[in-house]
Amino acid sequence: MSTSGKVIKCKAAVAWEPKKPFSIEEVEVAPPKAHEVRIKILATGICRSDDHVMSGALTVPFPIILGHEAAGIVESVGEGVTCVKPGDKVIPLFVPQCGECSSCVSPKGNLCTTNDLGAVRGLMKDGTTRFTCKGKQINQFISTSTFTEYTVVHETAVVKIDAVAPPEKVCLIGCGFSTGYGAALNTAKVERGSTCAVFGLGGVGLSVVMGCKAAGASRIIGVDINKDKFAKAKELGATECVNPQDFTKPIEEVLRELTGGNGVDYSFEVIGRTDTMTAALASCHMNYGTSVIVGVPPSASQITYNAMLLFTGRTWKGSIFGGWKSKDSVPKLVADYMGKKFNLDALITHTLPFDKINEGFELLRAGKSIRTVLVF
Ligand code: PAD
Ligand code: ZN
Ligand code: ZN
Repeated sequence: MSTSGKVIKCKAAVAWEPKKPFSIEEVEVAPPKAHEVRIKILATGICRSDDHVMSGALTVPFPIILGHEAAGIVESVGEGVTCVKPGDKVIPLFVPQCGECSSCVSPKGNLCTTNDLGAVRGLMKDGTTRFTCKGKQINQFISTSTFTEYTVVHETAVVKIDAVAPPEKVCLIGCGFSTGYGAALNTAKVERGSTCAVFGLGGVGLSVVMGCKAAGASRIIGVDINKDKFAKAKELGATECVNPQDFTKPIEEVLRELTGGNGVDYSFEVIGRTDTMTAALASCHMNYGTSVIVGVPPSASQITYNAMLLFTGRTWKGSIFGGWKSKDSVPKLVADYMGKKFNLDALITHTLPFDKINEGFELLRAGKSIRTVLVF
């Protein structure tokens, strides 16, 4: 029996409030309105950005259904949708691509102005949500919400991918992999022979390492306070790894010493802390170094830094979703994965049934996982 046009009752992990476990609830998912798409989620990864919400670092309106790194199948579409049809395999896009705003029309941009990042509203474009639980409206997360069997997204926040792509792997192209890989290739534009430092060797940081390697960097220095992350970083391309806790001097001094006094050509902060953002800036070449912020800073945080660090010539940039224009790039990245141009498997340390979502978050918090993929 077709579910098209009807409310679907299904399972979702509702975050009622921060610092509490997710509760698996039965939710009602309304049919897609005009220019919206309802998706059956097949697999969804756990990203630190979801945990930033649960820890309280990232402010969002609760209750909410989190999750933004997924792959699924279109269940039904609203009026006027032509980009996908029921049965298509798709990836939801936490950075939409409307194709019309200043960022979308500029070759320099990828952060579509219709995004719901930053000051998260948690609503669809019309100011409502498609989720209800126990009679309460449940908010949506950064244009996606994937910790649920079914979700509804705007047509600008979903793209069709290769029908045979394995959802439990390519879901990582929806966030972690593309974010890190693109930060190296698109945002920093790492050059052959250059020296890079990657602060934070989680799923996103390791993807930066992979991007630096693909760009031909000759030295890739991994920086992490959890030495258990070093073996995988080296497997994926890091030439050496350092633990800031092994030194009494600041890590920027350690990195300068490792690079003949000048600093690295490119540094990346892939943790989400303001102190490591300034340390990464201070670690790049004093004149022509570029430092890229990939980690999500806590909401409304401020940075104080020595202005001399920029005055002398360094470049400080941010990178969201690796600088990729999402609709244009995600299908190509999936094709590249299918063509074995990069490896996602090494990033996936755990695959769990959806009901074990809280266990997946505990693994991340304990530093024991890279990516956990939840399957339905
Ligand atoms: P993760 O938690 O798997 O990895 C972070 C790593 O940093 C871990 O290995 C930690 O041990 C390490 N770490 C923690 N504190 C320190 C420290 N003081 N010094 C050195 N290392 C430390 O997270 P992730 O890889 O899923 O995400 C990394 C960040 O990227 C996080 O802030 C997330 O919110 C952000 C992100 N940004 C985007 C984007 O579009 N810019 C997309 C996805 C994720
Ligand atoms: Zn993410
Ligand atoms: Zn746009």
